[in-house]
Amino acid sequence: MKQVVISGSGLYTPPHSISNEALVESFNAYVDMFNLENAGLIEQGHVAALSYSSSEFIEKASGIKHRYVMVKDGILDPEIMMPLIPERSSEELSMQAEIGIDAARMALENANLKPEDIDLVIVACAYTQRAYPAMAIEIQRELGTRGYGYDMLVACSSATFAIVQASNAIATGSAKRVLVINPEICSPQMNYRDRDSHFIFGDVATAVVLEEESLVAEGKGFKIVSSRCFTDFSNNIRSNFGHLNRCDPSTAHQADKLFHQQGRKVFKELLPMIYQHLDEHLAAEALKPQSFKRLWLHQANINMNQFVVRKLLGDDVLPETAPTVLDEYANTASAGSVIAFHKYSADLEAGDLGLLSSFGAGYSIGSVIVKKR
Ligand code: CO8
Repeated sequence: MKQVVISGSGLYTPPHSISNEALVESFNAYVDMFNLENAGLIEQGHVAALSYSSSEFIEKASGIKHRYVMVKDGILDPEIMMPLIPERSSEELSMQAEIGIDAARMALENANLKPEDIDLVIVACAYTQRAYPAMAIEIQRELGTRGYGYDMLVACSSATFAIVQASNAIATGSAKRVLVINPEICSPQMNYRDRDSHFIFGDVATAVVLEEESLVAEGKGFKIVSSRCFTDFSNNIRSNFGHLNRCDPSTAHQADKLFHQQGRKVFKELLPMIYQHLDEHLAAEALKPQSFKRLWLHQANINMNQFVVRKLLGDDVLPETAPTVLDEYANTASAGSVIAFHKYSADLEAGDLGLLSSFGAGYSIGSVIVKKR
């Protein structure tokens, strides 16, 4: 089996920015509009009045202060409440390929590689904007990589699961150099009219390059020590969006076709699974949590991450041990832990251990232990 190194990473940040305050102002304008339109029914008890959202709640409950989006037009308009994204023709580059390529170019530059050095592209994210041809194959053509490419969807764990797939492909010889790309365009799947979730997601793209260790200069990158994936079915984070929707026009546009969750239940059910998963992974490698210099955790909820960090390392942990990016980027599905890795890995020294871990819909949990070379 070949050894595998993560030799570069890249990040694309969308051009538009939305603060909690702007989002809440628009949501509350929608609430006023809804309650006025339905005043009679509300008074008769047939319809429940909607309640205001609040920036203070959002920041306290989630740690999110802000998010980036690809297209802002429409999102804050209480009559529209979704990004108005003009459709591109089949001859134009898809938006998801475009942002994936941007992150991929940065990752290639960091790895000192050219596109033709890559022989596998994996696009891994919560949604692809179409089923086929694969986004990865469009990116392969546009970038000029060789070999093959495919897409895979495992919601928030897509990035870590894809790193595992890439690592397996290199270890077993079906590829030598792999680009894993996470173009997460979450904003079109947000229900901006749902108080419980209107603040959760933002858009972003990340990428990492993985290579067979013998091809990477000494002292460069992070060697993959070991990795693990876990899944356990749950309906508590769900979107029913899919290619069957149009076959029942009476339900095609209902709210269940957007992201929805039982956030409290997710919190309660996922945490013990994460603890157990990480305990077992570390035990299998005879490692103690204290052996890790850095934890690049999934960025869904600050409180959830603090529970994970406290369980692993106790109360006295410096914030830089498990850096947060969700205050600026919000939840970006699978890309969150990779943003943290990209921004907060340059200071690690040879021999330092790091843990990249995701957790989310499915349920799914992924963990990748790396060592700085
Ligand atoms: N403003 C003011 N008050 C509010 C708001 C709001 N916006 N929303 C809810 N409240 C109120 C509630 O009504 C409730 O009031 P009361 O106590 O009177 O009933 C109170 O605040 C508390 O509500 P919650 O119990 O719901 O609040 P929580 O503390 O649980 O926080 C969270 C809500 C932030 C959603 C939290 O539960 C959470 O983050 N849980 C973890 C969820 C998680 O990690 N999910 C992972 C999802 S990501 C994933 O898997 C990828 C999916 C694919 C990508 C999708 C892209 C679109």
